[in-house]
Formats: sequence, structure tokens, C-alpha cells
Amino acid sequence: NKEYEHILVSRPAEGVGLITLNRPKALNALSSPLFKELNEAAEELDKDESIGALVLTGSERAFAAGADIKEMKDKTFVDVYRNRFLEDWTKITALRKPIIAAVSGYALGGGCELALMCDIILASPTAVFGQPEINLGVIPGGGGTQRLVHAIGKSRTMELTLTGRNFSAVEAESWGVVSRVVSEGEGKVVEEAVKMAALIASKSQVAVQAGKEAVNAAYEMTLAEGLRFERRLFHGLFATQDQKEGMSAFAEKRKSTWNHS
Ligand code: CO8
Repeated sequence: NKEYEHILVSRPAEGVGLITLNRPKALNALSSPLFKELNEAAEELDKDESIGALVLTGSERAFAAGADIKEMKDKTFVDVYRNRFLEDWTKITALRKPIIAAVSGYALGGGCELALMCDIILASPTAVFGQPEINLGVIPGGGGTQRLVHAIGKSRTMELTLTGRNFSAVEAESWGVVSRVVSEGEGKVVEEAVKMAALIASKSQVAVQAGKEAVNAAYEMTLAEGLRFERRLFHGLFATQDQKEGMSAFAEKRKSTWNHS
């Protein structure tokens, strides 16, 4: 694997690519150089046919404590507008393959938004989420106001955005922001995310990609359009060898072997 300055990339299990944010001194504050590396690594893993799913994590103390405030502090409107600041900070939402966020410690501001850009979030009991931008005289800029509304509704999103208060792993789980809280212990949440990613990677990758596309369509389309889109993807999968294999294996009471085509 390539050496990066702000992230680590590894392959902890068959079919799994793990990206670890690695700016411990700044609690993984998100900067443009960090995103440049994150985008490059994610794109490379997305293209790699031996990889079926990705995991994104930080440290025990912080998934990411937000965008780098020191980097943003002196920027002017013209700087951020002309340079389209944040535009390439959301590229991971365009990945074909599923990406799971494994969150321990602070996931604040852009850190919370980065987790929300992932397809699944697993949290350690130590996870602390929040959109504290209001305390800096701004608002979330990486999709927080929009993605949180989908996840937890208007009233809670409004409270979090306007008060800047943090919310716990327990709240995140009960509101459905995270799919579950994993039991405590160093590295446990990453281990669990890697296991989940390996399980996803063991399925037909064509079907996984279609499943991800169909679920994401629910964010963009009306119900009628989304249902039609899902049905067409379902129909389309009957053109794959994996559909023939999966259904034949069931009928023949044997385990299926996917060839991802
Ligand atoms: N930016 C830059 N540096 C940071 C950040 C940050 N967001 N967070 C922490 N650091 C640095 C601190 O400055 C400190 O550095 P130094 O040792 O050089 O002083 C080091 O990390 C350790 O932090 P603390 O000493 O503050 O650690 P504490 O345990 O006392 O506190 C907190 C931890 C509560 C997390 C605290 O650091 C904090 O409040 N951080 C800022 C949280 C915040 O406001 N985040 C929102 C930032 S704005 C934003 O994210 C806009 C989103 C834009 C879209 C992004 C799309 C992906």
C-alpha cells in the first residue's frame, strides 16, 4: 500500500479495505490535504476488484473533531467561494462499494458529517457526535443539516444545529443515526466494522452494488420513482450469473459461489 501523511490504508481481512484517519495531534481535524489523500485511497480501493467493502475509522479518542478550524480561520468569502471549498470533501458518497464508518470518540462538525456520508455507522459507547458549528459562527457545511433531517427528523436536527450540543452513542442508536453501538474495548468497533465489511464482501458484488444504489435512491426520489428504480434493478439482476447461481444453490441445498458477474 502507498504511504500517506494523514491517513493509513490497510487490508485487515479478505475483501476489506480499511482507511484510518491519522492526525492524532489535531484529533483528526479534517483538512484539504487529508481529504486529497482520503479521496485518492478510497478511489483506489473502490476500483480494486479484490476489495468488496471499505471501513473508515479514526483513533480511540476521535473519529474526527471536525474541519480544521485553524485552516479555515482566515479564509474569506471569496477564497471559499472561488475555490469551491468543501466541494471535493464529499467524494466518498460517490463510491460504488459500501463504506462503513467505525466511530470512537469525537465525531464533531465535519467529523459527524463524514460519518453520515458513509453507508453504515457503527459506534463505540465512547462516541460523541455533534454539530457544534454554531459556536464558531457558522453552520454545518458537509451535509449535516440535510442528512440529519433524513436520519432523525426536523426537530432534533434543528435543536442540534442551533444549540450545538453533542449527542451520545446511546442517543445516536435510539435515533437511528448509527446502526448499532458495539461493546466497549480498544479497537472493538473497528473489529466489528471489519467483520461486517468482510461479510458484505463475501456476497455477490453486483447485487451489493445494486442494493446500495437502491437504498440511496430513497434519499433522492419520490416513493413511486424509488419503487420503480428498485424494481428495475431487481429485474436487471436476472441478467447476472450470480442470480442463477444463488437461486440454483438454494434449490440444490448447497453453498453458492459468486463470480460477481
Ligand atoms: N480543528 C483544528 N484543530 C483541532 C480541532 C479542529 N476541529 N479539534 C481539535 N483540534 C486540536 C486542538 O486545537 C488541539 O491542538 P493543540 O494541542 O495544538 O492545541 C488538539 O487538537 C487537541 O484538542 P483539545 O486540546 O481541544 O482537546 P480536548 O480533549 O480538550 O477537547 C474537543 C476536545 C472538545 C473535541 C475540542 O478539541 C473541540 O471542541 N474541537 C473543535 C470541535 C469543533 O468545533 N468542530 C467543528 C469544526 S467546524 C466544521 O467541522 C465545519 C464542517 C465543514 C464541512 C466538513 C465536511 C466533511
